[in-house]
Amino acid sequence: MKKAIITGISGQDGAYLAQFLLEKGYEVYGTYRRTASVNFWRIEELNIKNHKNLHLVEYDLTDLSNSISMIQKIQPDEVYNLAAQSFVGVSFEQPITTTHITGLGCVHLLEAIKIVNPKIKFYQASTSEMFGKVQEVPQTEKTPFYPRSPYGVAKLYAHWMVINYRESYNIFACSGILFNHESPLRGQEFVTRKITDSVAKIKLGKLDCLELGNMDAKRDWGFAKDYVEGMYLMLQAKNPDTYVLATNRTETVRDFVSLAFKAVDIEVEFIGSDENEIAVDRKTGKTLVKVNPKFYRPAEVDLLIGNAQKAKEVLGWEAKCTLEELCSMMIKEDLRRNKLGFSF
Ligand code: NDP
Ligand code: GDR
Repeated sequence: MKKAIITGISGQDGAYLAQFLLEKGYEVYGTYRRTASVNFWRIEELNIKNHKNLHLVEYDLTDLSNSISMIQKIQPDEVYNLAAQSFVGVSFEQPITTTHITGLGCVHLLEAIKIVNPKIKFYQASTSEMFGKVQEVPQTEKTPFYPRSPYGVAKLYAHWMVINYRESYNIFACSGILFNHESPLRGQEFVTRKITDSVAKIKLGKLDCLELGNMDAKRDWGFAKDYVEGMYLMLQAKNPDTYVLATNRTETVRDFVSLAFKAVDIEVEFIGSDENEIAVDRKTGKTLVKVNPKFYRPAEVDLLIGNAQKAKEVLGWEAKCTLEELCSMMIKEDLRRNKLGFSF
C-alpha cells in the first residue's frame, strides 16, 4: 500500500486529493494545524473523515523540525504540499506570514526529504498567480513570471526552490502551475464561492445585495476535482517536471455573476462603470450587486488563461468540467446548504 502525505487536508484541494488517493488504495496522512477548534467540514462533506486509511496528523509547515520528524515517522512514498496562506488579498496585509508559510514552508519539506530520504516524490502547489502582469496569452510553462502580490512572490520562490532541489539533489520534485479551480468546497473568501453563496441567499430572500471588488478581472476557472487528478499524474510520470493545468477559457468576474444568477433564473443587467457599477434584476429593477472598493487589491492580476497542452500530451490530463457545469453545481449546493440553514 502506497503512503502519501497531504499537507492542508482541511483545505479544498486537500480534501479532494485525499478522496482521490483513498479511492486508489493509498494510505493517506492528511495534515492539519492546531487551532482552538479545528474544522474538518470538507472531509466530512466528502464522507472520508472516518475512512480506515485516512490518518489526521497535526503539523505546521513553518516548523522545520516538525517537517523532518513527520517525514521520518511516516516514511511516505509521496508528499503533496498543498498547505499555504492561499488568499491573495490577505497576503497584502500579512506579507511576512505569507512568505513564511507559502514560500519557506515548501523548503522545509524539501529539506526534510533531502535529509530523510531523497527518493520520496514531492508535489508543489504552484500557481498561475506567478504569471501576474500579462506577459503572454495564453500562459504556458515557458511564459515569463511577473507576480503581483506577496502571495505570488512567495509561490514563485517556492517554485524555483522545487526546480533547484530537483536539479541539485535529483529529488523527484514536481511543480503544478494550476490556474484557478473551484468547487462547492471552495472557501467563501474566494470570489466564485462568495458569488454562489450570495446568489443562493438572494434567491432565498436571505440577502439583498452582493458587494464585490474588481469585476473586470479575467480568470481561467476549472473544477478542483479534475485538478487533483493532475497532481497525482505528475508524480506517476517518468520524470519530474513542471506542468500547467488550466481549461484554456477565460471569463470576467462579471460573467461569473451573470452565470450564477442565470442558474437561479434571474437575469441581471450591468449599469455604470468602475466603483459606480451595479447589477440590477431585469424584471424587478432591484439592485442585486454593487461594487465596494474595499475589495480592490493594491495590485491586480488582470488576465489569466492557461494552455495545458503539455499536461495533455505527457500526462493525458485534460479539464473535463465546463464553467457552466461548475457554476450550477456550486449554486445547487449553496441553495441546499442555505435552505438547511447553514453555509460553511
Ligand atoms: P485552501 O486555502 O482551501 O487550503 C489551504 C490549506 O493550507 C488549509 O488546509 C490550511 O489549514 C493549510 N495551512 C495554512 N497555513 C498552514 C500552516 N502554517 N501549516 C500547515 N497548514 C497550513 O487552499 P486550496 O485547497 O484552494 O489550494 C491548495 C493549494 O494550491 C494552496 O497551496 C494554494 O495556494 C494552491 N493553489 C490553489 C489554487 C486554487 O485555485 N484553488 C490554484 C493554484 C494554486 P487551515 O484550515 O488551518 O487554514
Ligand atoms: P485569486 O482568487 O486571487 O485569483 O486567487 P479570488 O477568487 O480571490 O479572486 C479572483 C479575482 O476576483 C476579483 N474579485 C474578488 N475577489 C474576492 N476574493 N472577493 C471579491 O469580493 C472580489 N471582487 C472581485 C479579485 O480581485 C481577483 O481578480 C486564487 C487563490 O485560490 C490562489 O491561492 C490561487 O493561487 C489562484 O486562485 C490561482
